[in-house]
Amino acid sequence: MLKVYGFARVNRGARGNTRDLRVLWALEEMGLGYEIVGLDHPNHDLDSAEYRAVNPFGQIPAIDDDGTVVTESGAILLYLGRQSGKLMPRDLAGEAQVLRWSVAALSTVELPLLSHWFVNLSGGKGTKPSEALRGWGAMRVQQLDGWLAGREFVATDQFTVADILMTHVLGGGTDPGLLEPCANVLAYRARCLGRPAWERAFAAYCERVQAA
Ligand SMILES: N[C@@H](CCC(=O)N[C@@H](CS)C(=O)NCC(=O)O)C(=O)O
Repeated sequence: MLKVYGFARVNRGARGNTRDLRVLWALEEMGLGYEIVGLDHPNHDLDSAEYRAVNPFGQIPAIDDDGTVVTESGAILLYLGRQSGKLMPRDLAGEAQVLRWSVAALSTVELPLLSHWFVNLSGGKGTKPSEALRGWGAMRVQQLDGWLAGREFVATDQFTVADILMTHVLGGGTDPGLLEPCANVLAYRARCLGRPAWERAFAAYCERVQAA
């Protein structure tokens, strides 16, 4: 049985935004069975030697598929897509678009948004670096908004793993003010979050994961 390493307890601010949700959402969409190995972050479960052998960075999520260990949410979703044949086109050209937009989500878009969030969280709100990061993030979100004009999904005309990654990157700690002027991005995000598989995955997570 596929094992998913996810949070069992995490601090209140992070609960509901953690990256194990990317994997849980994908598994719901794909209809694959799995068992959760729940880790307690404040209790330092991620620092144990046992978990560091799974993920040397001591981060969630990770999977163990009958001995195939994969970490990094993007790598996990691409692996599950290839393995199940779901949320991933079978032709090389279609797959290239999913790879392209998965990498774009996790590098081109997530990097400035996450950096902005982190600088603000660390007390840098209102400083020059924060403003510079905000401008960088706003530029990427506006560019994405242009790409999404007239498109239902980001990589192909079907929902793929790239949409899970992009939607999740646009959520959580992202400054809502960055998304506000971008009607296509907002509609895209709402369309993806309206999917029943996301609602099921999120409801099960909220029931299971405790706030510290
Ligand atoms: N690049 C990684 C980032 C994973 C990540 O940042 N995980 C966070 C939870 S969302 C975590 O485990 N944080 C705990 C820590 O770093 O101590 C991925 O996409 O999987």
